[in-house]
Amino acid sequence: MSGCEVNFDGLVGLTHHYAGLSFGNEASTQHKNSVSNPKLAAKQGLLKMKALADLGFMQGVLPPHERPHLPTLRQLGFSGNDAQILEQAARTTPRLLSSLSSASAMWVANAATVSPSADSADGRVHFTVANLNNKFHRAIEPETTGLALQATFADAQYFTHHQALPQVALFGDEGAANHNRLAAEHGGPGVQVFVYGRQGLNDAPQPARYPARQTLEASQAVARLHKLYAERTVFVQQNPAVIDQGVFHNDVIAVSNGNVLFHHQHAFLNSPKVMDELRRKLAVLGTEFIAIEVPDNRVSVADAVRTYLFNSQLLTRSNGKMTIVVPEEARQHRGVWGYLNELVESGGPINRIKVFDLRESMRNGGGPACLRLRVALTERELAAVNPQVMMNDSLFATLNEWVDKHYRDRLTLQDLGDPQLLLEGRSALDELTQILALGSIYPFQR
Ligand code: SUG
Repeated sequence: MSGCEVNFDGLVGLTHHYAGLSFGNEASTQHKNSVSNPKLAAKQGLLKMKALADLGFMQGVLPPHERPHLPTLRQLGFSGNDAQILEQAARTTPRLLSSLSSASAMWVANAATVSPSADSADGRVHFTVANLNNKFHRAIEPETTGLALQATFADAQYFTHHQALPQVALFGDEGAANHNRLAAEHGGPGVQVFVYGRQGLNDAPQPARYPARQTLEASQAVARLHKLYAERTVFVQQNPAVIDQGVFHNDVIAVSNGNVLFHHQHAFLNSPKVMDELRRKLAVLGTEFIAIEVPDNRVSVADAVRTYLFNSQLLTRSNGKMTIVVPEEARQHRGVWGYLNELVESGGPINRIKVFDLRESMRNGGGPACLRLRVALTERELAAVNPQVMMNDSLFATLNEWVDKHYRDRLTLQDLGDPQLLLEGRSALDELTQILALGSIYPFQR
């Protein structure tokens, strides 16, 4: 069975703002305190989902989270009713309130690591929710993410859900953003590639300036939980030098699809050895490995970080050829756009470019690939997915109306203490759980 891939995109939340929370993510730092437009951000994301669905790619939606996160404010000692808590937090520690208001759950490439059934010894699709331990504003995501994934992939006959790894630095886990899969077909056996930035238990090179978020120990734990075959699993260290240049996740410097790995020359430590291992392990499956390596003299690491060339989506069309989905920033850059045009004219597997304006998300370091979680499924597994979350004309219209009704078009740090914003969020999310048939996944609903 050839199977299919569904891309699940995160819907941008009502409190999307620029807080400069992610040290090591240069876009986040640069745009700290800019005025955001949550309505536009949500609509830019919806347009991408709809356009890709219209092109024949299967597309689903994952919901935003409840923010500000009142349970954490209470855990941290704020007391009284919700409005009093917000007032105290806004007055005494606005930066903390901002962390607990981040709409960062939109970047669902960090929601979980997903392994398709063809790779798991028990024949099930496995999900491990990412603990996102390196950043406080993201470490509060796992609970709701887990509930959203369970509401989307509910059938225990096909889907196994694992809770996030222990919430400590040793097991820092960033989910699918540090994971790739190479396979001849989405539904067939493949090789899973875990990319880590540091080791917690052994000496290994480390970045000097910025943090490495993903550990080898976390990647190994996920591979064990997912019952992967050792001969079809590869652990690769990300080049610490590129982390220090702003490559905070591997999906900022490499992306795979099918048997293709599109990556920058400096993406990995010991790259020739890595390519060799991938080629050998795929050969055992009878699959040819295609490495498309972009040399530094064509696109520098700095330009890759600036334009998100590699934070692209590679999508296989029905004729077997691939479309590369890039952000507008890649078109605006002469060198990168020139490279892309040469790439699609080269006679290789990637022969079409699709550009999206994702500026609102990009300014926080989230490109096309950050916004999506890939799930490879067989026909039967696909039939077991919650059908209400699949993008089509009617869901697109409903979600656009929903955004128009509930979202603000301007948000700053000062707005986060407004109790009205909390209420707007709750009534929007309550309605959303009905639109997407998710049940009660939010703290305020329980
Ligand atoms: O974790 N930005 C996110 C961007 C995540 C991108 N995801 C992938 N590469 N897969 C992060 O750094 C910035 C929030 C702020 O500063 O307001 C933020 O969280």
